[in-house]
Amino acid sequence: MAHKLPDLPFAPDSLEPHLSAKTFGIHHGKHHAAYVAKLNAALEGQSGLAGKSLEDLIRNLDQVPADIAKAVRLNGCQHYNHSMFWTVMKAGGGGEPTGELAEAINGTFGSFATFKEKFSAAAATQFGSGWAWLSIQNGKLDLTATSNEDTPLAHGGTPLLTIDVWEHAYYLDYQNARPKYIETFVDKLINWEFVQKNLGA
Ligand code: MN3
Repeated sequence: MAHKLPDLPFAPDSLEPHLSAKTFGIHHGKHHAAYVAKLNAALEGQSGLAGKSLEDLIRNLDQVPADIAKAVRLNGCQHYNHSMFWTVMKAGGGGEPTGELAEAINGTFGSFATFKEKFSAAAATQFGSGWAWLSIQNGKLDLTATSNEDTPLAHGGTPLLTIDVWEHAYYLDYQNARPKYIETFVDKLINWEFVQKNLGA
């Protein structure tokens, strides 16, 4: 059973002017599609891994045969990270979470403002390519940034929210102004209802 590129959960031009249809055409249509194709190529003929879900594969990377482990890790994690990234954005997003998620954020970080400041700083200061995350680790909310393809899912975590800070995510729309891209993502794009759903998953 081959892994599939998920459709974007919104029209490619619907997040303009914050992120352009051109960015999604390349980011989703070329970069993400290539990760999926390379993951499937690496798994070809690996009958023991064929039935595993993407999440299972990433949680158990130590069980992947050594000769394909690197390709599975790089492309599998990138497939997972991007699949989550599309779902945590929507047109007219941003604002603040409510309910259980708001309580958890306030309990862990003191306030939404402090969470926002720390999440944005983690994303802005990740050197080079990578991701910033809100996830659950050992039963608690955890803020972290990872390099390249790395994901909390590979380290026992349950990701709730992520932002892609690879240059391909923002360069066409923001050039080198990564902090402006992060600010826009947090203030205008985060789909908190979806993040709340991940908390219950
Ligand atoms: Mn990307």
